[in-house]
Amino acid sequence: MATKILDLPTTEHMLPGNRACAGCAIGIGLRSITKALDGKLVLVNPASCLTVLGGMYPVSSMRIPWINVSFPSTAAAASGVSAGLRAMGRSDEMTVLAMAGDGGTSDIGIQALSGAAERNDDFIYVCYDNEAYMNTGTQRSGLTPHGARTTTTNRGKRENPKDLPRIMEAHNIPYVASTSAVYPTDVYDKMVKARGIKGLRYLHMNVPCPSGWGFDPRDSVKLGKLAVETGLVVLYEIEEGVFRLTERSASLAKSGKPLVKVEEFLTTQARFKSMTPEAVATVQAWVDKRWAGYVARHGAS
Ligand SMILES: Cc1ncc(C[n+]2csc(CCOP(=O)(O)OP(=O)(O)O)c2C)c(N)n1
Ligand code: SF4
Ligand SMILES: [Mg+2]
Repeated sequence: MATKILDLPTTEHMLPGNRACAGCAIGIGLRSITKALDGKLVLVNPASCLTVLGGMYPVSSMRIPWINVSFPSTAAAASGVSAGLRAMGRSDEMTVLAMAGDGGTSDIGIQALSGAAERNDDFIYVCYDNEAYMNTGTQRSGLTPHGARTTTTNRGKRENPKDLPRIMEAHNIPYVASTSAVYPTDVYDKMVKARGIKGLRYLHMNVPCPSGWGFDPRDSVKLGKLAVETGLVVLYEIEEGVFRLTERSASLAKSGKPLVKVEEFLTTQARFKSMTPEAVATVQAWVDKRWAGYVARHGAS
């Protein structure tokens, strides 16, 4: 049974005020995550916008233990923390949560993550995906979408993003999920489920970024939801190999109606301003094919 928004725990593990940009959706996602883990976690985090949100010593916006590690070593450090807790007989007291950006996960960091997944080490890994290296001023990553202009893709990125949840699924870990920070109950329910499973659990969380994507900070939730309506972001989970769509993506599939055209999403942001009609058609074809695959998998489960 899915949790309703009014049933989310009222205890806050984030303090009011942090150094992220206005409208940044990372905080919305982290708020749901920390509620789902009941504040009983140790967070392992490499350089990224999340580090800024956490605060610079001696200031912090969080009530949880937080370890800053080097860029490529997030999963390796989380494996170490998890092994340390096990050695002390304290594994049941708290969850080890590794949380890194799309750059720190899909490019730098994937080696340690793949190793930890192969060993099925006992921690949760959240990749929050703002679709570029934002903390250093918007450079392209392996998860930047086709057509997006960044400081290293002046005319728009030419490639489609990697399918990172699928790469993680190929490691045969017990739980893989895709969500969006602007669906707090979807994030919450997936984290609660992940918390109750042993081994490596992977959550991919889309995070609208007003500064890097080029939109008004007041529209973060609106655009995060529009991404789901178009199928550019899909909410699903894969539990022990069984796939199912969740929340809004599940109801979209059930309705059988066509998704909103990607153009409607692309025209809302400065990063897609110079996209040609051919590039828009490429993205639409990519989304259509992916969505058909998800709906077929959902129906088969
Ligand atoms: C080894 C190493 N290379 C580069 C950097 C510089 N750096 C710090 S944050 C960052 C961007 C991280 O991007 P991402 O992981 O997507 O997180 P975001 O900033 O977008 O939240 C970079 C390149 C670094 N700290 N260490
Ligand atoms: S650059 Fe984007 S992801 Fe980073 S703090 Fe600002 S809004 Fe958030
Ligand atoms: Mg990023």
